[in-house]
Amino acid sequence: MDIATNPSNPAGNPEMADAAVEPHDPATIFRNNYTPPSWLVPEISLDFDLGTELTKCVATLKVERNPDGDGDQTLHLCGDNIAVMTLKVDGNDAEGWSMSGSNLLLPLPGSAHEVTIETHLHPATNSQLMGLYASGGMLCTQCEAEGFRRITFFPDRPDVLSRYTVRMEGPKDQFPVLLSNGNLADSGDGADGRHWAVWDDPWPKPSYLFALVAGQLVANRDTFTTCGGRKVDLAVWVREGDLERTDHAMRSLIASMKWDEETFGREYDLDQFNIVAVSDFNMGAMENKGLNIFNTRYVLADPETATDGDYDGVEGVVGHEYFHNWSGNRITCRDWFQLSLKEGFTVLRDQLFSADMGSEPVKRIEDVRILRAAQFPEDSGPLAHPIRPDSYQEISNFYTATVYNKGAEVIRMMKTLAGDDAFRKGTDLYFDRHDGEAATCEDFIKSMEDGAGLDLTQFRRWYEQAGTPRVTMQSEFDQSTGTVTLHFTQKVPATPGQPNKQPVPIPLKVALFDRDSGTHTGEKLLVLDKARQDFTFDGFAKPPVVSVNRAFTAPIQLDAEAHDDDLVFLAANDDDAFARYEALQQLVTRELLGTIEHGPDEKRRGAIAEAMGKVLDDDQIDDLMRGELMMLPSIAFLLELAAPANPVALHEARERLKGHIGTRLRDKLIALHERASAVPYGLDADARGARKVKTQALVMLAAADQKEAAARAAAQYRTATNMTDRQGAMMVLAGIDCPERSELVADFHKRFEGNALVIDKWFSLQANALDPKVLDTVEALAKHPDFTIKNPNRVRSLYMTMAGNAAAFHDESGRGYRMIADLVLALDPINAQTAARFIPALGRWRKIEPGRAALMRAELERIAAAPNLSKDTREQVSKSLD
Ligand code: 0A1
Ligand code: ZN
Repeated sequence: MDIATNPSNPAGNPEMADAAVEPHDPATIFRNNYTPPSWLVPEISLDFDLGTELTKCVATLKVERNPDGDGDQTLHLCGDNIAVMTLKVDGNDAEGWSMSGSNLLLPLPGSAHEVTIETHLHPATNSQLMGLYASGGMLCTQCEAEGFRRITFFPDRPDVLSRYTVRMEGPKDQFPVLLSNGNLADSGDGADGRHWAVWDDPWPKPSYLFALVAGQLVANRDTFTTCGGRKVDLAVWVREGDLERTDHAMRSLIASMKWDEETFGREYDLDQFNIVAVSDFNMGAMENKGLNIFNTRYVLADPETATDGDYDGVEGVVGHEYFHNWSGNRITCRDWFQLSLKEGFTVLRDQLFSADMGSEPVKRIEDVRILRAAQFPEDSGPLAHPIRPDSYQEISNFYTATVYNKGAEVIRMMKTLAGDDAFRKGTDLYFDRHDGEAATCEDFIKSMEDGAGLDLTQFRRWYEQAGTPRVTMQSEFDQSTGTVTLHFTQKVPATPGQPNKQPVPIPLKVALFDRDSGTHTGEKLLVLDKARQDFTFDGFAKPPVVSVNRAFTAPIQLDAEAHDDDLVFLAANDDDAFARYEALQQLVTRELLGTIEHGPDEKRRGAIAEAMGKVLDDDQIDDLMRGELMMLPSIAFLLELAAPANPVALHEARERLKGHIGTRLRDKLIALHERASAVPYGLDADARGARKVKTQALVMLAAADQKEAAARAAAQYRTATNMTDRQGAMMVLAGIDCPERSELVADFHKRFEGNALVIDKWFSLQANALDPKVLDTVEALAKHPDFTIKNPNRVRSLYMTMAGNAAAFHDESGRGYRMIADLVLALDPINAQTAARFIPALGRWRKIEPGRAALMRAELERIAAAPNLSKDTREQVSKSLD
């Protein structure tokens, strides 16, 4: 799982240059060049002699020539930053082998052999956090996508599936817990305080799903009995002091197991399921078979230290990784171009799960907000790629919002087109047909066609073409016939390498409202599959109000010609919660884009304040939804529509509009804050909703009356019984220059000192502040003793937050850009994957007005000129400059 927008020296011989550093232009790999492997590895046994400084690994591979391969007699084994210590074939010293770069070439005479390789690993100095590494004294692995080759030489590609047996041995006091994939087969004590364990995974898997953990861990244990009667031992492993914060993760795991049985008919298939939390992790979590490894951030939660958003994050990510057991592990990917096969589908599955666990419409709005803020900018920028990319240099760069979130939207469209029951038939067929295989996106589409009864011929373009389709809609009313015609156009914009695009099928749910009664005649599903298309409806005495793309059935940018009054109408009357939200967002967007062009429109501002007032008053909507409706569109989304623009002007316009609403609705906001503050803490929807609107009320008030907001925020902070209220209050206070600010910032640190996840929040809260001095603060925080460039969560909490703070990052001086570029240069040799994730922020220069764009480009050029850039960063920078 990617980290929602989510930290020296090599892993191998410390003297060797890290293989992430490529002196030459990295090679491009093309999807169309796929060939089956020449050799298969049906079985592998791994024997680890564990140590933090030195771990010895002996791998024994049963290799067989692939009857479907090209007959190459040489076994090609990938390696990365490791060296061969010994190499044997069928028990004898190997002959004739050679190295090609970091890969091992071993000519083999027959069609089946046993190859034994010893490698030496250095976990303590592996700062890339790929392969085997040390985190807080424990050992753990990360192998997706290409980390296994940092452990041993292997055909490290997802279409080589093997049965794994893993033996590990080490000092018992240092590594009392020894875990790997599958089921524990045997364990025992050895001499000199050592002990060992053997793990056996009966399910053949690709190397990227291998995992090992060794360390001082304690477990929250439970059991789950599957629908088929298998009793599964569950454990969530954490460091000792963290045990009390694991209940929510365990509850989420059990709920996921049950939900996948009920919703997709998927049953768990081992006797054990282990989750381990580690604090140094590049991404959100990893679905290794039977041994999921998680960033602590998605495991640990209690009311005092985790917000409601964090609770949702834990539930969603635990679900996501668990669901991969079928969509990813039982059926894996043939090659990395098929990544969306497992990720898009699994994101959809986790979205549906979270919607079922909480509020469906609120979850839909949250998912669309993420899509618009993270994926739309990617799809219209230099790094745009189809959900099934055609080429890559470094696969780590393709764990993107496009592959994950747009991938989920594409499968969601199939569900909309098929209907729920037929969709389930399609997924059942897919799981049946491809169980145990390394499959392709095409296999999924075909199963959907055959199982759900869809014709997806044209739909396949969603897999081929990058770019967010632009759709326009105009409605025309004919009084004489009582008909309404909706005129649509669609255009998929050009993206790098794809100048010409074809229309895609776009499922749109629409409803036509009668203005007087506020009702409609029933929702219809239209499918737009041509560049221009008209749909006519009859039986209208007056022009109706058109509600279109209800529930956001298609991931498009819609430009629907609608009068402000129609949007106000829909914001008040639409019975589709998403459409209601959308109408208000559109009205606000129109106003903000208008403001930066020609100043505010008083009438529209009045209409927005009035509509927002209705949102505050309406007792038909619950507070969770009210909180959503109170949030204004993000700067990232607005920039998509305004480009090229001055982001600071956009930000200021947004603040001024918030101020206008806040002034007009002051009394209502104060009343809402009072009401919500009286609701006691609970994890139920009402209590969570109360906390959400409480902070949203303060946010709006802060733009109108800083003194009142500061007093209320300080009181909210001081009386908070939970992190949601405390963080909300602190977020507001961080943007107000008042005496309480420094006092409470200091209090926050003192209160939570030593709790890494909360100290991450302390960094982010300050980097996110609406404060003119925020860049000084960030610079000072980078020198704070709690800051470390080696921990990805900490790096992201300070710098990714700043890069998302429009007023700070886009400071006219270019200082924000410079700070991000300095970070990339410092981080790249330490953790290339994390460094490369900062490039897209600078790569968006085409969306920004020319003065700032030139400064952004200059920073990209400075990065590009650095010697020895990693393949990860090199690919992103060069594409961003093209
Ligand atoms: N497959 C994981 C995401 C993931 C990818 C790469 C990683 O390497 C650092 C880690 C995790 C998921 O989708 O959950
Ligand atoms: Zn995933």
